[in-house]
Amino acid sequence: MPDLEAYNQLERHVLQAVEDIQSTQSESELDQLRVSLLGKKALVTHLIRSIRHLPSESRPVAGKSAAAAKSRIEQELQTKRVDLRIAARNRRLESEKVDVTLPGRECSRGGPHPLSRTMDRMLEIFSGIGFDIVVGPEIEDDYHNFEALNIPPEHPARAMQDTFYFNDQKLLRTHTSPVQIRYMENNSPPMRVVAPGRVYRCDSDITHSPMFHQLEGLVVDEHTTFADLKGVLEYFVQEFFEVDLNLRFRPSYFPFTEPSAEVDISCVFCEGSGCSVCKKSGWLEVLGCGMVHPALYQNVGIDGERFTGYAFGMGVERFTMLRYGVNDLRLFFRNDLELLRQFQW
Ligand code: 2NL
Repeated sequence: MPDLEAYNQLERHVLQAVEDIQSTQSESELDQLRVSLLGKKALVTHLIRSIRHLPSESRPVAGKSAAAAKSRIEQELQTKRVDLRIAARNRRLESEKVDVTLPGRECSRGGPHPLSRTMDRMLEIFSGIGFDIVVGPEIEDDYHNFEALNIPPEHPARAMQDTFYFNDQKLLRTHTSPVQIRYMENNSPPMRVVAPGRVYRCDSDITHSPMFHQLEGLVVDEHTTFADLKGVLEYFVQEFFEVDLNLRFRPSYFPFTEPSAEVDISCVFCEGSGCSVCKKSGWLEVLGCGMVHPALYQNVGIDGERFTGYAFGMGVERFTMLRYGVNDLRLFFRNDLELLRQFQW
């Protein structure tokens, strides 16, 4: 049985308890301390339970001091618990701190590839003067890619080293002409179309890519002449480069046109005075053209006595290099961000 002295000593016990509570570092430590201070085996619990064994005149004083000790310890535990929670929360907030005044990360915008830009630009110009845009398959047959275009079996353009063949019949188109052949098979003059797209040739070096882009044009109507061809090409080249240019038509040969010509423009870099791009000639070759060969009308079922027409073909890569001053064809196919960033819109 505890004597009254134990109750008088409670004051010191409480002071020690307060000190212990103050020095705890975590809630789990505090929980342990709570068990030892207020649990079943705790001194305060024991003293409260023992009050009934004291002489009755001592009970009120002893009871009061035991209750006060218990309540003080509870109070301290509660206060400490709140302090620990606030401290933990502050630590978490500190570690998660975000400076909302920092500028945002730069979000770089994409833009169309330079080749797409050139193609769009070309199509816009031709659409503007009444040409329809037609497309067709990249996998073609020998007939539409060669035969119907009056390209004989021994022609060098058909050689294995130039054409990607799947088998005897199927190949990757080497130009977009077959699109226009199919268009002529299925439509009647008057017709004015341009055929843009990817084309393939088994050829790869500094100036040749196995896949490149072409735009071909075809006009068939009554009374269509070489003068119409010249007028349209002159207008197109002028619109495309937006500078005053001279055109030069040099006689040439294509199996699908007669007569045929290659077209030079005065050099867009030196304006004709001679530089490294035009190899001091003052001229740049940019496209091929001619009057549609009569044999083609036979092949597609158009009356070649009544109708005449012209056609032209140009390389999109070449026009892009000239307009934007890109000096290496291979840059277009490298997905090189250094290049592409210069074409953001
Ligand atoms: C060039 C030359 C050319 C054509 C393409 C063509 C198409 C049909 C009928 C007649 Cl369906 N001709 N296309 C004509 C002349 C030249 O391209 O140097 N291209 C890059």
